[in-house]
Amino acid sequence: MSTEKEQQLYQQGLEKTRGSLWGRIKSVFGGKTSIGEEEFEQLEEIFITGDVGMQYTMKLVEDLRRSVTGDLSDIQIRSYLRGWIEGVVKAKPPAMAPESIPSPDSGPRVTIIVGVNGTGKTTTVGKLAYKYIQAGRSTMVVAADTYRAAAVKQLQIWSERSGALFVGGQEGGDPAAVVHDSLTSALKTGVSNVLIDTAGRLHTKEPLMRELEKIRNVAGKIIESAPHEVLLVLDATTGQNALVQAREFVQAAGVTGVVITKMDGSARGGILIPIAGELGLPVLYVGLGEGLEDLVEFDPAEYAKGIIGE
Ligand SMILES: Nc1nc2c(ncn2[C@@H]2O[C@H](COP(=O)(O)OP(=O)(O)O)[C@@H](O)[C@H]2O)c(=O)[nH]1
Ligand SMILES: [Mg+2]
Repeated sequence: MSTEKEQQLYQQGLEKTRGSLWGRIKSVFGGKTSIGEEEFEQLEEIFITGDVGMQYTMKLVEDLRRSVTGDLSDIQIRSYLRGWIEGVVKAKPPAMAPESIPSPDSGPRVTIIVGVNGTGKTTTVGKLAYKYIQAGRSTMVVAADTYRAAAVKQLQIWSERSGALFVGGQEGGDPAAVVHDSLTSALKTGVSNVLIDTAGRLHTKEPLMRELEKIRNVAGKIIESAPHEVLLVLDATTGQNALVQAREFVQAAGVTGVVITKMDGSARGGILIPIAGELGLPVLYVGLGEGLEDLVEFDPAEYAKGIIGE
């Protein structure tokens, strides 16, 4: 269940998507008492251009055809769409908020954050660290993005904001060595969660994907069960591209959960539907702004309300 504040974030953050989706859907039905082929075609176009994707758009329109016969009021259609969307994006079995998952008996719970450049990985690590600390868990953030000094500095600033311990490598250093040192120190200090920020990489670039494998292996050497989680960060503003990245990363990087950022920045929030529906992986959080508190646990009902309206 989302708090009132989170509900507000969903409503505000998804305003652009809602304007585009519901705004246009409404105009298709406006003042009509029955609905025919022409309207269904218009709806198809709205969902496809709204990033819902071909597969789910076809399914949605087919289901609508069967279900919406009598009353065409806004209220009825909205409530149908909300229920449909909620059903598609719900994780089965329900996802558990990572910050409420206990750490293993010995050592911290280790999470690696992956994704392409600029999707919001570092920002998400900072916001996540804050969430964990709010939940009473001591947290260390690790800058394993050693390609740019600025990336290390950026995470350090987030660690100060969130109150997390910080470990960063030297520019040009070996990311796996940073992970090695940080986990060794995390074991000593008894910190309960470690979040590892990695460099942006394309799933098509072999050496970088191998580097990720090395990071995973090193983590597993120091803490046997690590990594406990690999979170893939996807940028909603990239639309269908995010879906392509998701498919590839899930295959190549052992992803266990997804975070979708910048839902507030565009009208492309519909992209969450095929991502959640197709991957069979839980969407754990959504980014609804740039601030420390703008990462919220994914709530299917609030999401559906956010993009369709009440
Ligand atoms: N509006 C908005 N901006 C975001 C969100 N998450 C990240 N950003 C911005 O996206 C940009 C890239 O983020 P960064 O964390 O550096 O991406 P990285 O390259 O994957 O580490 C920054 O300007 C962030 O402030 C979000 O949920 N909403
Ligand atoms: Mg980064």
